[in-house]
Amino acid sequence: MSKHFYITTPIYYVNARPHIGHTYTTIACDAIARRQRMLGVNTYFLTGTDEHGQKIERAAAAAGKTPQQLTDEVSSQFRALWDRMGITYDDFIRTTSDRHKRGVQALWRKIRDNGYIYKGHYTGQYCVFDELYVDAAGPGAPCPECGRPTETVQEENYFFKLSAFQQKLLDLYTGQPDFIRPDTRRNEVISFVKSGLRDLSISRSTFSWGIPVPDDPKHVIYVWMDALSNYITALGYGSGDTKLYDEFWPADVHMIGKEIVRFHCVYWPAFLMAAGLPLPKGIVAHGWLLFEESKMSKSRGNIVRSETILDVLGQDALRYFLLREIVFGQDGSFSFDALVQRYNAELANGLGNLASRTLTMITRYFHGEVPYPSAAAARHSADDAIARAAARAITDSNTLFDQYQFSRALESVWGLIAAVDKYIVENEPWSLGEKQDEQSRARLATVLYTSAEALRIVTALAHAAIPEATARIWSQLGLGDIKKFDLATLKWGQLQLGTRLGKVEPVFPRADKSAIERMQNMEEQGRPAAAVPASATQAQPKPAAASAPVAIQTVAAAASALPDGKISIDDFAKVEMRVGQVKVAEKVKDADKLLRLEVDLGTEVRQVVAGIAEAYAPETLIGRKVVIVANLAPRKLRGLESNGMIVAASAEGGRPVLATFAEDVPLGTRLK
Ligand code: ME8
Repeated sequence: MSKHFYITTPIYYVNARPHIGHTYTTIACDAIARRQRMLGVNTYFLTGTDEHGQKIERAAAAAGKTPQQLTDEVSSQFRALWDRMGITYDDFIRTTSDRHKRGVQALWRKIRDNGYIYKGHYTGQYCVFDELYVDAAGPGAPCPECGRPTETVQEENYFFKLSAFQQKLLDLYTGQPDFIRPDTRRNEVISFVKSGLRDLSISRSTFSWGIPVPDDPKHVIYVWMDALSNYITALGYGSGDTKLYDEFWPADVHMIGKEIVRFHCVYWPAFLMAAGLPLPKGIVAHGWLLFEESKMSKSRGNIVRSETILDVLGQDALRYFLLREIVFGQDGSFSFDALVQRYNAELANGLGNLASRTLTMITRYFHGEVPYPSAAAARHSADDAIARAAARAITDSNTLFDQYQFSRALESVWGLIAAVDKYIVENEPWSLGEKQDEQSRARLATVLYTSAEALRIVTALAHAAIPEATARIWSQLGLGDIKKFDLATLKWGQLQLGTRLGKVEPVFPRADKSAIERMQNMEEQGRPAAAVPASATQAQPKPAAASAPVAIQTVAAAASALPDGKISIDDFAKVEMRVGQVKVAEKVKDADKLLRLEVDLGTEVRQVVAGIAEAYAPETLIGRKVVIVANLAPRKLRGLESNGMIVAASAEGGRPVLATFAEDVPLGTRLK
């Protein structure tokens, strides 16, 4: 094998257990790595955990553990999850391992010896949550990435001459346009770098959970310099054994989420340039997985665990959903409803059904042997149309996959499934199977051969995305081990006549309605307390001002505090306000101020008791659209249960005025 391919995930922080956001990146990389291997490319796939820094030190203290205990525990949770999911990583790097520490120190020395590290003394702001220096901001100013208050730090430390690389970086982005993908991220990075780069603090001395600076162990190396280096330390950089490094560096792809673009596209190439090392070929940033409209993250406590989905629907369901649902590069929402919907429609009814009916009919009508397509007499143009559709699916899905457009790549494969389904329905092999005449037998053979060959092609193309089910279908097709198949050779007509099918079994049993409820219950029961209090605002990552050299001494409050009187978006999101319509309104007996309302919320009618009788005659309210706080705990007023609250402006001493809408809004719509 002559071609090489090296792909990496971010190394995940160990301050909380994995969720499906991490799984998303890991699955995307796994799918790419599997595809490269299927194409015969010598592939190396790295993942791991990021275990140093102040954030981890604090998370450990909060959990009453030593940092090492916490990192051992959580790192093994990540690894166990990837193992359970059959993720085909070649190496799992931990930043607390000796090999990594040695490599990071070697990189530091190299950069220092090249003259890009100096000692300084500064004061500035730092966001512990993002482990990010925040320039030109006053004490307590919010972090531009996450909105949490920054902490003032003040100390002597080492600086990296980032300012020396501004032009070199800009040249890199223009000379190599696909260094950062997609373009939106590239443009953000370019404008950030153009706005000016200040030197970067790369050591801390007020805590010790990190890798000691060579020859000055009072300092530990800045956690992002430590973390980014994993991409080369895992290959043996700094160890004396550089076989893997020589073979695989530079990386083909660092796959990351969009919030860590700056670290990868500015700091990392600058460190490598300073060390005189080759740069990665590309950085690909995907969007966020949202849950209930906000970024799924451990700090918000709105995570969904992969294990829940694996337990109920299996790994292919999760992989397929994440790769198919989210337009790569953009944010996408996760919901159990959408997961089950896609599972049933596209896996159970789509691929699963195509496999089981094609293979079952071959078993029934041809004793389990792939039949001979008939001679010209029994050939129809529809057969050739399927062959052409398959050729198109091969080209399209290969191209789209190579552009990381997983969703569209899968869409093109599922387009072929839909075409074959239609073909089967129109050609009615089950009716042909009932007839014994030669013409019908010949036609049946063609229809089933065509269907089975299309199924083989679909299976090969989908394997990188859904490896488990496709491996089973492949062997049911009598083709043995799919891992041995060379994807580069895939074309129509390779299915050997007379191939003996394996045992035919369903691959995707339909999920019934209880699946959603079961998963929701599992999540409710297993929902962890947030590792860091849920205090982040929903600030989108945007280029922050260039990092200033700062010295470090923590003087501000905990990273999670919010400025006085403010609530987070998460707190606001707890209030569920919906549009309702008043169906019934009447006075409450012996209560001058109260009305009893029945309000239609689209999915249910609620009884609400409201103190608005002095402002509104009941009959004027019938049919009126109002805003209801729908998740208020029920309470009793004058013996009547009130399930929710009607929203009104209540001026001091004045009459309440109901909130309403100038335009028409469907019942049940949520206000946010
Ligand atoms: O940033 N949607 O680690 P981390 C999509 N240690 N992807 C998500 C996601 C979501 N809601 N949540 C997490 C770090 N991810 C550093 C990286 S690399 C040298 C150091 C994925 O545990 C996504 O890939 O916060 C994101 O970039 C990564 O997990 C962040 O993981």
